[in-house]
Amino acid sequence: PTTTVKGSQFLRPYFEVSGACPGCGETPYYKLVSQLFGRDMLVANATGCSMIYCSSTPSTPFTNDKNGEGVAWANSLFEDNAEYGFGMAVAQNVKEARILEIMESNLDKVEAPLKKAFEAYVAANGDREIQRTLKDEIVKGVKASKVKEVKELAKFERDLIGKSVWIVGGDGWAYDIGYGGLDHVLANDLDVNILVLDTEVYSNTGGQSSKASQAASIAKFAAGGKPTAKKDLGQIAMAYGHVYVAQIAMGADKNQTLKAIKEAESYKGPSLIIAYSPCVEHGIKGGLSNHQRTQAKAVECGYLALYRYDPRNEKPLTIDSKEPQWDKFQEFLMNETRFNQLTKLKGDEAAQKMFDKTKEDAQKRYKALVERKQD
Ligand SMILES: Cc1ncc(C[n+]2csc(CCOP(=O)(O)OP(=O)(O)O)c2C)c(N)n1
Repeated sequence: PTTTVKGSQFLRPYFEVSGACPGCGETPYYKLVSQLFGRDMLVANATGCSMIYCSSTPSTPFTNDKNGEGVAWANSLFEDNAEYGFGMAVAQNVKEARILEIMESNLDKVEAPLKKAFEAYVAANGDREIQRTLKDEIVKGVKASKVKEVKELAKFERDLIGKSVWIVGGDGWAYDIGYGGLDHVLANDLDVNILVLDTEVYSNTGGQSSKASQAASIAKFAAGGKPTAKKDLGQIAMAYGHVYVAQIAMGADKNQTLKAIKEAESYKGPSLIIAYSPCVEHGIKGGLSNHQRTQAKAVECGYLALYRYDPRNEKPLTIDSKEPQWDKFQEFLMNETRFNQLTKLKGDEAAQKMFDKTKEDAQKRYKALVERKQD
């Protein structure tokens, strides 16, 4: 069954070979989302690595299937990507409303088979799989119909199957530069899916520190190790109450990743997925071929927790990762040059103080999560 992790990998990826760094932590998430929703995806992609590996003209990792269906993708700017995707969703809603209006107001005028198809379409209530089975019949019926009021539907041929709107970008976009727009989209109730590929630095411009960077990590603009904690974007989004929020790390729990992506997409409101994505800038020992294993270690030691917050549930928050093994925290940090070089820079004692802070920050985040679960 394609609902399982193994089965999902028999689905066609609409995102194939990208030009990203070998072992990039971002691309496996993109590929997976494309396997689940690719032919219906409408993507607003922020500037950053994902934009570059998605659109290094004339090559593209995206592909169409034999019906010519595939991902519809565009990039506007670094600073307005959430708003850009929001606009796509607004436009889609307007078209959908017009389609339904035409169908409903002409039910009693059109030929009997077309009436049946219209009724089934309206009753589908946006279910894309049902819409897909009705599309050809409606297109043919509208062409053949004697009722001129339904002819307008012909121009919506490509909108008869609803779209899955995705707003994608890195942490520099989501936590920093595009944050105002992201917050605006979260504060509203449009059905959009936001995927944050969190590398904890601005990867594409060479590893500048962002608000997603952890304390003690060395990055550009934080050459002596970042002094402050990672911003907890998930908690900010959960505070709204109506936003679906998940934190995922594929290498730590593939089932949870799959579940979260599907739940986020099925939620009829704003969804935010924060996807932990190891990057070449982290300087992982042994290189990025270890990126999936590194994600598992990050979750095991409490560097990040896996969770899903689904407003549809009576108890919205589920913490999916096990109680952290905090004694493994330092070992995790020492496996990456962004942390372990601090000892050389600052000396053992000063570096240790900063590493302790990184751990305390993670413990605070975990405690806040447990408290929210108990609320
Ligand atoms: C307003 C603006 N400022 C700066 C840039 C330069 N810029 C392009 S990509 C990028 C970094 C993107 O980082 P992030 O959002 O974390 O995505 P990643 O590359 O890590 O996937 C920057 C600073 C820009 N394009 N626009």
